[in-house]
Amino acid sequence: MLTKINHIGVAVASLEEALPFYRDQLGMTYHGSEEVASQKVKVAFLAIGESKIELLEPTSPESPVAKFLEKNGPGVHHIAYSVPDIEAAIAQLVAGGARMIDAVPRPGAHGARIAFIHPKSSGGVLTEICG
Ligand code: CMX
Repeated sequence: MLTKINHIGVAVASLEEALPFYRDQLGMTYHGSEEVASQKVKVAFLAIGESKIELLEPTSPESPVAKFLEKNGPGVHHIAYSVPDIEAAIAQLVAGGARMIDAVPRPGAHGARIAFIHPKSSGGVLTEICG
């Protein structure tokens, strides 16, 4: 069902403060930032080889990332996997008993279509699939 890890999401309080560590100290390639209004976050993508890190800054106190930061502080927030057919992947997950946060795909960063699996049904790891 999965083809590769698409990205790892990291919650930060401020993109501006977090970026220098990843871009300048770790030497990752910065691919720009964008706001994902539907998720109430601003995201920055950084690449290392084929792999990507997505830094997430909340844009509102109601953002799921704001709640995460309040509870846990900054850190790894989710793992996202690429799937060739997101509707088929959701159907397969639901049939297997997974609790989907998104039963239908919604728009994510970079024009991707995404869906989240609830961390309570994925061993405590918030899991995203990207079509
Ligand atoms: N990883 C692991 N567990 C998480 C979590 C995360 N990122 N976020 C929340 N949880 C856990 C909480 O710790 C809590 O556990 P307990 O019940 O044991 O205390 C439980 O999930 C419920 O959390 P909550 O703080 O009460 O928050 P909500 O129920 O309001 O929301 C969730 C939780 C996962 C449904 C919500 O955060 C969500 O819909 N997330 C998916 C969307 C998202 O994160 N978008 C931002 C990314 C944008 C992008 O990549 O484009």
